Amino acid sequence: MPKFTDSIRIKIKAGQGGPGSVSFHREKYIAKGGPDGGDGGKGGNVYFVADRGRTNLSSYFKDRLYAAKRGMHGQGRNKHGSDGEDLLLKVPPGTEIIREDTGELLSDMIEEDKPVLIARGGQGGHGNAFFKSATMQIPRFAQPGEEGEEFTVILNLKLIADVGIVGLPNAGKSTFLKAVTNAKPKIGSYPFTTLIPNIGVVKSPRGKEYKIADIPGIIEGAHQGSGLGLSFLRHIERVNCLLYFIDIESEDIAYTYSLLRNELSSYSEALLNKPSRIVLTKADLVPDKGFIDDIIKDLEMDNIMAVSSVDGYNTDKVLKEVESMLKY
Ligand SMILES: Nc1nc2c(ncn2[C@@H]2O[C@H](COP(=O)(O)OP(=O)(O)OP(=O)(O)O)[C@@H](O)[C@H]2O)c(=O)[nH]1
Ligand SMILES: [Mg+2]
Repeated sequence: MPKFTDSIRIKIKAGQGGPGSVSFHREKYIAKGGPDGGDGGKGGNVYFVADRGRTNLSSYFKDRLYAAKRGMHGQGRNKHGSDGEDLLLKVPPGTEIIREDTGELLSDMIEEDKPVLIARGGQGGHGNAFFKSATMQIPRFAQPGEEGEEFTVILNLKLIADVGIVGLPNAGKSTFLKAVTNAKPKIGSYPFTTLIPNIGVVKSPRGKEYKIADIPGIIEGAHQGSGLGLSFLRHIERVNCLLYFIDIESEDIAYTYSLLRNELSSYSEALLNKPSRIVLTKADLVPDKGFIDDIIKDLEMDNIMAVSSVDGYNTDKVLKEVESMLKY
């Protein structure tokens, strides 16, 4: 199974500030020099950045510590220690960063290429030169560096797409995505071909551009953990509209539709309120297009249409429906 992680816990630690230095000016023939210990450098910060080149969190290891560098020691001759290097952690756009101990959402990484400061590095300590005053001519101490912030975060990926496709395994979701977008998902004549959500960009003939997410198949009892479970539904929480894909050769189309709606509502009622269409797939398998109209009429369901990703029947009609749902 390909490694895919859409939620992971890691530890992050910003760098500790470097300690200040205790030093005294020394020169030949000068008996007693003044204090000249420099300040320590600042510890590195931990930043996160949304990077479109990433589609999953599999570059991260569970519970591993990701640390920025510490600041360097201050030195004699009033030399400052150098600052510790920042750590920049790249995540796919749509990753939420949640602080584990407080549950606080620190950042929702939507905007690409804009680093967000998550853990701040400690200030460097002052060297003894800093403490020299009229009453304290020879300070023999310096400040230690401040600790960098350190805590555990949960990275939660919720892909960003405009449209979500849901359906039983093998319904033809990925095949449709491949037909209408630039995505190259894996397609197979067996259930659970898709283990990793796929995203494709549609460039419609009407000059519109939007993203469609194809998620792994859902089966009855998914909310109790059957199949791949429902955790993938997090990826369609933010879409604007849904397409229910149902194989036109299914024994009971109406039942399949209610099964899918049930599983979705077990995850989140809000999913049911999104605008949606029912799409009967593999229309090319019906020997006569006239039969398709009969099938649809018998179902007495609203917002339903048939499509074939193999011969292209109605693929553009589905996109038009999507565009009307997206109010394009
Ligand atoms: N004849 C015909 N076959 C199709 C069509 N769309 C998909 N198929 C076939 O149906 C099977 C399943 O297609 P997939 O696109 O992998 O189905 P899926 O819904 O993504 O399946 P999972 O990833 O397992 O949930 C494959 O053998 C496809 O070739 C279609 O329009 N017509
Ligand atoms: Mg698939």
